[in-house]
Amino acid sequence: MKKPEVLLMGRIPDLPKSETARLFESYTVHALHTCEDSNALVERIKDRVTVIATNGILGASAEFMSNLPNLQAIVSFGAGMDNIDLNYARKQGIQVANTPGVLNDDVANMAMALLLGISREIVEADRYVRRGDWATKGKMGLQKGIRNKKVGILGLGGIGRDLAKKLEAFGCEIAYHNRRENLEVPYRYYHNLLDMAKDCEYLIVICPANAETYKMVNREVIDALGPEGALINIARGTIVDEEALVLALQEDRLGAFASDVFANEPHVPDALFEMSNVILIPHLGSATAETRKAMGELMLRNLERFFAKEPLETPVAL
Ligand code: 8YV
Repeated sequence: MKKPEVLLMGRIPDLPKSETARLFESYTVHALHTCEDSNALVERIKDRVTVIATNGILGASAEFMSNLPNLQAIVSFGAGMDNIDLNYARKQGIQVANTPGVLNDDVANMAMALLLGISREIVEADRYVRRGDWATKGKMGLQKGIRNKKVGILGLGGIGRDLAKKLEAFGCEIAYHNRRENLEVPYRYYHNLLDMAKDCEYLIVICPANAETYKMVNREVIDALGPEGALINIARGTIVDEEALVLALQEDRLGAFASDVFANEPHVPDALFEMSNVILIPHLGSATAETRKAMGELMLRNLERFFAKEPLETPVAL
């Protein structure tokens, strides 16, 4: 029997080998990154393509989708949908599915690791020992605790709520800023991000990247956190104004910064490399074997359901 056809927007490096193999076994995959001429490929198969497989970074632009007259669904690996034109999909009645939920726990754990890492100066402490400073200079200075400290969460979605529960267990005082207040949670809501930043010692960014959140953590917000405050970003680099951030750190207007994500990955501003109050992680939020497998399986289930003409398991509300 002929296998159903899937258009793959490029290499999805985070899709585990076993799930990549299943994708290629179960479907005839037209991969844009392995063909010689992607325009010619699209031209040749455009009438047959009903579904695109992608991730948030590769995305699917309106311009690209408009070449595919029979496109019905986009199945994405990952929670973020930065480069998928959701507006266009909605207007054209194209369904979109991502892989939310299954990655919440590990991404929230990484946010906790960065929060504890920056407050207890774990990376700098490790360097201190390796440099031999312990033997020559004695013990390092005191660090900061997180109990009773006010932590502001920018974006109280699925990951944000899981993170809040973890922060509760650590005795933090939790506040959040979202477009809308969530009346089901006991945390203090700030309608205004700047007001929240003024009141918080730690600001954790875990909202989607879109036109609304682009450079939302700007100079004013960073200054409101101030020299005693720390910024943690586990969402997308584009939500923080990176230039303003570097300047604030250089001028000691921000206490510390820990980040899993950067505006122009894998490029990280050089100025950050020498700073001891900074932790830099190469986009590892969901990168455990268990979570990546669960994400891959969920993506494959969405594809199976699409071809079985069943409702997608994790459709995005458009
Ligand atoms: C992915 C992510 O590893 O889910 C997301 O939005 O950022 C990560 O979990 C990756 O970006 C998808 O390939």
